[in-house]
Amino acid sequence: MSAQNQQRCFIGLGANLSEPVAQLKRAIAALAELPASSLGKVSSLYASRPMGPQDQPDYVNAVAELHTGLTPLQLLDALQQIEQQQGRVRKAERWGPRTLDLDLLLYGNAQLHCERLTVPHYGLAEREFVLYPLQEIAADLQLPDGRSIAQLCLQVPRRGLTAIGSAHS
Ligand code: ROI
Repeated sequence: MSAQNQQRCFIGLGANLSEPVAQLKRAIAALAELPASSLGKVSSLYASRPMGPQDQPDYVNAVAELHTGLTPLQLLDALQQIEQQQGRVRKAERWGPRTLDLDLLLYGNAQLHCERLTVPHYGLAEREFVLYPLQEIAADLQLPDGRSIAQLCLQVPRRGLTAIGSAHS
């Protein structure tokens, strides 16, 4: 795949079960191996308080940049495959704890809505554990609707979000 067909994408990573830091590092290694793709910048790992039900452990979150020639649905399939390889079981409980969650946040400037996929990710603009890691690796980013990441971060409190280390060490 030639470079001009590649899209700049951002993937949100989250885990709060079964050694979350190791889960995220393993997932980042798997992203680096995806076909027709190259891994770009990866944010720090962040500890974050659970959004949704509070009777679950804190999360570890990060965001990774990926340049890819995969289509959005091919990329979604690949992300779900990584989740499954790392023991993700989809439970009936909404917003419950998880070993690994990989969300396609942005796919170039695309705005997509189909049964399996909404891009930009529906929670992006409200989630501090997505916005601040995104700002760390793409400070000048604008969403397809023109809002800047800097502006969104000003509107969303950190809720205790804390960088806890590098994804590479
Ligand atoms: N809360 C935090 N802090 N981080 C997540 O990645 C996360 N993922 C989820 C829900 C349950 C909404 N809460 C989260 O899916």
